[in-house]
Amino acid sequence: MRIFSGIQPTGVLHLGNYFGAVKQWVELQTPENFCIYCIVDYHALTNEDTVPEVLRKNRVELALDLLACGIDPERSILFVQSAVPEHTELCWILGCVTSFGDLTRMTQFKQKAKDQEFVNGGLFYYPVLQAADILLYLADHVPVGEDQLQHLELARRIARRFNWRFGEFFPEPEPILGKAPRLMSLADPSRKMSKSYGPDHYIGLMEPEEEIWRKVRTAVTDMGLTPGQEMSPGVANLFTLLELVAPAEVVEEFRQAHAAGKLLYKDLKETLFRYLMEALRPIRERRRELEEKGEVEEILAAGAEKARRIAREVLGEVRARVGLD
Ligand code: AQP
Repeated sequence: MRIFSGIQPTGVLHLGNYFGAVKQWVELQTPENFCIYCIVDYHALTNEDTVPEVLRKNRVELALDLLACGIDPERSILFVQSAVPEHTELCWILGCVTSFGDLTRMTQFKQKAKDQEFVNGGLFYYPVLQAADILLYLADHVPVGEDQLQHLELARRIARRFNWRFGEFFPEPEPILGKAPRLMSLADPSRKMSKSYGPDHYIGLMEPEEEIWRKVRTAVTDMGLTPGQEMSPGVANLFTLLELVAPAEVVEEFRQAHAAGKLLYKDLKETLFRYLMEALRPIRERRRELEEKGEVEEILAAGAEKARRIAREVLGEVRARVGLD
């Protein structure tokens, strides 16, 4: 498989990002796959409160997080999107084969636009740039969380329309969903875990341990426990998390206790916290080591050079096909 995926440098890496996408990125780094992972800073500019110094810092912080999670520059290309300006040129060309109607139907755009006073054009064009990111590397598979499925469907439509007008060229990229394609907020389990809703709605991988415990301890559950009671969304979300970090027999024990109406949520939360910290500990330690080494800028520069070589070649072919060269 030829894999591409991206993530915005908009702050900390949270459990939704990790279990929804980044864990798959790491696992997909096998000799059979060609993996390209991108820190999408052009996308981050669509965020109205992006501050220049913070954006610069966030790119490096995110790169450190990704390396700590297990992205291996020997096996993958890791780079920052704006170091390869071909992304924006392809974005423009693809915009000219994108349906305006399709763009108006993007739910992420509608949701984000609804909450903002000033809606920038970049937010509307966000999915076209995302399609360009993927197609610039002729990627056929994209590991993402569920919230990105609609954008990926659009990327396929864009590829199809380009191929129909200018001859078969782009693959139609397929999503790869992980075990937790939609992790929910612990504070409000009706919403996805996300930074946009504020710090109580996500758990950062590198957050202080006390803060993670506070968020787990105060997670929304439900009032009562009667045998056979259906799981409320908050409890189901805690079980999803437990399944991701604890051995199967531990999860099974808690499931049985829940079914029998005997589960104490305090026990569930304490156990979840313990296994979660166990899972995060090696990542947190590696993060500290990487910070001390200080090689991240070099890794990103080398990644950008490799990415750009591919990007130039693909864009050259696109320019020729559409009549620009
Ligand atoms: N809650 C989630 N469950 C599963 N997957 C998720 N992803 C994000 N949230 C969840 C996946 O993470 C990857 C990177 O997404 P992004 O670039 O949108 O990252 P972000 O800006 O850090 O995400 P946030 O915090 O959720 O921000 P907003 O509120 O802007 O959407 C993607 O593959 C995504 O599916």
